[in-house]
Amino acid sequence: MKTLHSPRALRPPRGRLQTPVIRAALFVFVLVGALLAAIVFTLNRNAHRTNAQQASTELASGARVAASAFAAVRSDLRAQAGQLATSLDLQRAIVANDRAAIQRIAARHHARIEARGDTTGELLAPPRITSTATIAQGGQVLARVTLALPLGKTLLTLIREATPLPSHASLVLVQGGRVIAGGPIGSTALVKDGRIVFGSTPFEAKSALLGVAGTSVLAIEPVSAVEARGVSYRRRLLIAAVLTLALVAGLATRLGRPLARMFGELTDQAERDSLTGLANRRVLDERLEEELDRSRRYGTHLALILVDIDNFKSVNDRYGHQCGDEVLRAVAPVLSGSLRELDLAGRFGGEEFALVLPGTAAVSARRIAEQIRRALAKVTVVGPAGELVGVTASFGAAEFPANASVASLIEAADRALYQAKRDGKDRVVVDGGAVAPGGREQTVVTPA
Ligand code: GH3
Ligand code: MG
Ligand code: MG
Repeated sequence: MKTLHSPRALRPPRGRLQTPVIRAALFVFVLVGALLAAIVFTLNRNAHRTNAQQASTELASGARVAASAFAAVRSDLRAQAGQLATSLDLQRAIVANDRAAIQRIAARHHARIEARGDTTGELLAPPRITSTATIAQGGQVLARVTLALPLGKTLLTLIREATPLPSHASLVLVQGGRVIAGGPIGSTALVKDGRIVFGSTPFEAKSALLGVAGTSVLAIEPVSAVEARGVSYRRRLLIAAVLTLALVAGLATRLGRPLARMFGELTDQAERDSLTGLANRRVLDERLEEELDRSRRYGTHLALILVDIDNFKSVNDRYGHQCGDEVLRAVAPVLSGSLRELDLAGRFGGEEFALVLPGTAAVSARRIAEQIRRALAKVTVVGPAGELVGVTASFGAAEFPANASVASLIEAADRALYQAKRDGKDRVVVDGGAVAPGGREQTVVTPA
């Protein structure tokens, strides 16, 4: 016989994979996994955006600094031209119209000197920048001195040194839409959506004008280098996510069992009657509905037995309410212990109990009720003065499909119980047929 200390589960047993422990652990694991994936995805995307923005800002400021470094070089060239124009040597040579001296000076400075209609000296070949200074006397231009600086690698190196750029970035000089230094010379330099492609390599690019017609400087960085900036961050993010998931898996495995047990106990408490440990009225009603549906679907029987303790009020009156409680507690294991795993015994209310027996016809219900009736008659509890207090009970049983709904099943079982009481108590009456104690036919209850 089962006791209150080892109460059976109120719900039918389920498959191993569906046990609450595994489901709870899996649920936590999947939930945290999904959460982590969302966090990693968002952080990764933000890091990617921040990277791209940072690269773009750095390249734009690099291009600006390069342009101002170029302007400094240009003004240096202007100063040099001015110095040459104001040098005594040149001015003397011009005043004296000393052609040989002018030629020497032009050659020494790679300058072009125009004086008195003659041009002396060759400038460096384009692409280049030039700066011209004039020598005037009394408002009349005596000579023009021009210096040139090639727009090439040397100039670019000079600018690059003065320009802070990310380590993988470089500068490209562009004139008339074509590369003149720092890239594939002569190739088209078309910046589109902040990107430029040289060969097959895409670069992030920002440009700044140099103040010389059609000339600009590009600060470029390979897209792969920009993306690689976030690699270590992404790696750390992934490691953190995997470690967290492993930790959660460990915790879920470790805590899953006790937690599931706790939840199981809480659920169990919500489904049990606190005094007797049997199913409470809510569970009884739900199970009745479920089993009736199942019986209807599969065309099987379902029996309901209502049990009411006889003269219970007088037990309370004579031995006290506590003794009455003891009796109720003693009755419970007799009821549940007489049933199969798939049956359900519950407290219907007060000193009434109900038994739900799936797949059981009225004739079998009568036999089971009779067994319980006999077993109950042997139950005793010790009263307040040490006396033995015993009870009997009356049983009313009904079956589906004779009664097609839960309401009519309860009504029929209740009617049979009422009949048992009227017939003298301590007996079983089945809706549609009855048997007296000892197996004698006694009463037939006609369904309403
Ligand atoms: P009958 O044989 O016709 O069923 O008579 P009865 O005295 O058993 O029935 P009645 O309905 O007159 O009284 C039921 C009593 O059960 C009344 C109520 O105080 C008592 N009772 C209901 N629930 C509890 C409980 O939880 N503990 C105790 N001790 N008594 C209870
Ligand atoms: Mg009653
Ligand atoms: Mg009673």
